[in-house]
Amino acid sequence: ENNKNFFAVDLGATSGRTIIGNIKDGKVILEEVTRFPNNLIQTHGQFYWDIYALYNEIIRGLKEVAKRGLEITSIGIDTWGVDFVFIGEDGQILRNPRAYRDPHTFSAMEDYLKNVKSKKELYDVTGIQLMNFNSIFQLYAMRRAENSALENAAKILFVPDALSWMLTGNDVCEYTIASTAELLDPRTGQLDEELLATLGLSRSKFGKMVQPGTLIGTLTAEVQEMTGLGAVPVYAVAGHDTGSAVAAVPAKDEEFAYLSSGTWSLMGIETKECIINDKSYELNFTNEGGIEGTTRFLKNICGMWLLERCRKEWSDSVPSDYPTLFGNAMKVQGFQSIINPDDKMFANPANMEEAIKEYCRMTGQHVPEGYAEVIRCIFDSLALRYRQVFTWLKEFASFDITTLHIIGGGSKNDYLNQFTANATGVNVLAGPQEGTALGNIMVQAKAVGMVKDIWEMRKIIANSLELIEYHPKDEELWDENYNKFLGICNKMEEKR
Ligand code: LRH
Repeated sequence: ENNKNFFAVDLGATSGRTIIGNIKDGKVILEEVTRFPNNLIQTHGQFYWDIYALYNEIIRGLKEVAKRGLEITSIGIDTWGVDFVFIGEDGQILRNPRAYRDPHTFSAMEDYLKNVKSKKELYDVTGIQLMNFNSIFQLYAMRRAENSALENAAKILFVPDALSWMLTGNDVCEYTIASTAELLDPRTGQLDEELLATLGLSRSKFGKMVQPGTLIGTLTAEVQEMTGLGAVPVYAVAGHDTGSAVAAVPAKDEEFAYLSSGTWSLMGIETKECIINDKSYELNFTNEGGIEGTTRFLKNICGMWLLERCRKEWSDSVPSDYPTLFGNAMKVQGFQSIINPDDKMFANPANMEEAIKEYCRMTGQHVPEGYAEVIRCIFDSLALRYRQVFTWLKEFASFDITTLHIIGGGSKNDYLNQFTANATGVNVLAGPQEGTALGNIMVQAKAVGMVKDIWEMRKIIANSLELIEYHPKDEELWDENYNKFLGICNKMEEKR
């Protein structure tokens, strides 16, 4: 009774993993079962994910668990946000899902805002930051293109819900992932019929709205047979990976900010109510759904994406281990080249290193040469952007932010953690790296009655690991370069 194994599926935009979480004596221990890449697929000018490959990876993870003779209490799936799968009348998937990096949404967003709803109207309903790839604009782009999968869709399921449906046969619309669509009204907790109508859709196209912790179903006979497992229950967790990550912030009280650091860096606070006003609109902050009715008031910042893309391009021509890469980046002079990591030039360029160089050329700065200078430019710039967002965040928080918790894979980046403390002037606590998987597991543990609430989850997580603390340093240097950063951002805007 006092010892249970939970199976978490955690899928990011660049890689995925299956993990076993074991909670015992007030501590949680994770064991990675499988890890695999998640690749963008480009064909005929469009970008897709391979939902079948991801499903197969889940099956592989489950088989591995069965092979080890481990009993699992339940399964939960979280993924990156906004993307979705169409299911046809015949109960089969209609085409692989479109990937949010597909540029088709850029013009769709403009078109929608000009011809359908104004920016402000949309924000007033949803409280969601305007980003071209939000599901609403993807669906609009598809409508405009007379996308035959959309036209024939009997159901639309967000990616984590689609995978749970493949495992159980039951379709739901989980609240936290649905909130990323920019179609949900956080005050009602439901998809907004009027917004859906602007896409020619109705509520019935989506599954039943459920909160994290709801039972979706049990493994189908087919999956049981394939994996060798029994009728294991699948629970809705915070299906949005960032929602799972925020649930796992090992905070002691409510006076914290978080930075969930992975392909994206999501910086924000947790609030009881949504914050939808002129200022949050101007600064484009989002109100995503969290667990236990909380709001994730945050902003997307381009995170490790820049580095991940550069590394792909460099492949074998640079050292393969992070310590060497980062160590060498720290040897070059700082702040020689500063970019705005969130400039649209970096959204999905043909060549990331070249895009970074181009930005520096356009703003009359030193053009980084070699991987060490490029990485240094990325780290300096990310920390400066973090400072900008943190400065805004402080204006919204109804409390003094005493700690910035950095969680997720990016939290093992010692240099960037220190830079972040320096830039923001606040104490940073780093860890856990596997925040998303921990949040996923804890919601399952709550669903089966093993933990009481979000604060107990956080206590167990804090108990289970060693957090690393960083104190701000070099204040003047960072002040000076922050001003430089602001100047460069302005210069770029003026050029456009
Ligand atoms: C991070 C994330 C983020 C979304 C983006 C699409 O993985 O879920 O919260 O905005 O992917």
